[in-house]
Amino acid sequence: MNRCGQGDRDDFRRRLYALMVLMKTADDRLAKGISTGEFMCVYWPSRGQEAIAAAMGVVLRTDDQLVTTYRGLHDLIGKGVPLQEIFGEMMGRTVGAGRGKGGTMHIANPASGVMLSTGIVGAGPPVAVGLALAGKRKGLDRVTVVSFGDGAANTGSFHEAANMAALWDLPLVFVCQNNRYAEMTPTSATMKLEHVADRAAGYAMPGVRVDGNDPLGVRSALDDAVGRARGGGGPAFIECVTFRFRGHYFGDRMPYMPKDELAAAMAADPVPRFGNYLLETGVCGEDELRRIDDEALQQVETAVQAVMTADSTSADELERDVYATPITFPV
Ligand SMILES: Cc1ncc(C[n+]2csc(CCOP(=O)(O)OP(=O)(O)O)c2C)c(N)n1
Ligand SMILES: [Mg+2]
Repeated sequence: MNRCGQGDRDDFRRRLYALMVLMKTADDRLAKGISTGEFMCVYWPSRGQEAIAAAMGVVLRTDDQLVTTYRGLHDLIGKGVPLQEIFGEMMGRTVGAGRGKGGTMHIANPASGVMLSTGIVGAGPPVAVGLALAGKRKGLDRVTVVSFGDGAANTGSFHEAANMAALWDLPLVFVCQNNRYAEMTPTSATMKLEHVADRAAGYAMPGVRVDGNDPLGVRSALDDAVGRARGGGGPAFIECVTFRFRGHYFGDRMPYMPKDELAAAMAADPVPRFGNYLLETGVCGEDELRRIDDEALQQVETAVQAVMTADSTSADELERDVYATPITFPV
């Protein structure tokens, strides 16, 4: 590292990019596997939203906690959940994060700080309030981040959670991934406000809106919010404006989305965009970018191999890890 710290700076930029590539490669492999019939699973694709999850990945500590949604592939990878546990859970195998009992919508991995993925829109924020309250009461300096969509920001549970987090000065960061659609409905048809971040003012917490396809911009906003929360300054709200490339669920052909809107978003794909930036600024050469691609492919294939050769979850698993104190039937 040189004296101005450029080595460190370049290193975290490489880490950001490597995470984004790993996320894209994992998504591409799922898309290929599901469409060819090789994989039997459901998937709500995160493709296009890599920059946000990668920034969370470099800013958060392992003991910081994350609550995410069904569209959580990238968030889980960023937070360090092993790929094998993610794919294994999606495909109902014993190597999955929940031994294949939860499926795609319900992936948790407390060792990496992922406490909940939920398929119930708006259910994450209140749970995150509880986690942040617990951390504060125990005197821990961990921060909880809740990642959710623009649609979820319209639910009552989000507003109740925002109110309580602000009232109790909780170490909680709300990360709204505004991909401009909730299922098949554009955000403009469900929200009078143009900027979701403006809602933060209603709860007296800072709210910022950033380009969610720029990992450096998201990272800087997260650094501020997480640092503030860790220091006892209370919650904050970050709106990351992004786009969803593959539809609500895998297989959704998106007839409701104007073709030019999708084409413009895909032309600004955050992954090659950041790769080009690294090349132009001399952080990485072509060889290094290729090496990052190759490593990601290898990691993904190793995980796929492990999952495809693992056992499917059997009926004996039904009660395992479900109750803290196992119940003997009949009760
Ligand atoms: C309480 C509840 N209502 C409705 C649904 C059906 N539903 C699933 S995803 C979704 C849209 C959510 O949009 P957004 O919060 O923007 O997240 P995104 O899918 O875009 O990531 C809806 C309405 C649900 N899962 N839960
Ligand atoms: Mg959305």
